[in-house]
Amino acid sequence: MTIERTFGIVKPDAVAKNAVGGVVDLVEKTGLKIVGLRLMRLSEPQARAFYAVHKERPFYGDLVRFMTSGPCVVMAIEGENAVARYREVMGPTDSKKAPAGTIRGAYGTDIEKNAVHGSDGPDTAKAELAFFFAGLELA
Ligand code: 3AN
Repeated sequence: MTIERTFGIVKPDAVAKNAVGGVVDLVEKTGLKIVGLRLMRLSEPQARAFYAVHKERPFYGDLVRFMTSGPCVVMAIEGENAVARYREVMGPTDSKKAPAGTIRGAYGTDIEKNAVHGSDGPDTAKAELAFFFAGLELA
């Protein structure tokens, strides 16, 4: 059994619609544990750096604007196969294609306002957790 950690963000659209509790509830119902949780507003440099892999994509500017438009909740999530299991409960990137029962199905609007972020692999998870939880003790 491999216990893994992953990183998630409740994005500004979901925080604005009071869905923080709903997102946490869906994560916890999968059996995963929240081991770090912090409300914050991303600065523009933080958002740019966080999404640097997308900097050549046409939606990069809009994505940075959206991610800095209001507070986010950043989460450290732990459990067996946490990366894959959290991605499963998030649903597909495009909320319009997300099944009921997934976070994006419940709280997302479209491909940009898609309620949550989740690391796409164990190495990304480590880097993203370090980016947002450096120096903070996780449970
Ligand atoms: P995911 O968050 O599902 O891993 P990525 O990593 O492909 O998806 O994309 C990162 C973020 O960029 C998405 N969460 C979404 O907000 C945004 N994004 C991706 N593709 C598009 C697109 N075609 N138009 C607008 N925003 C997009």
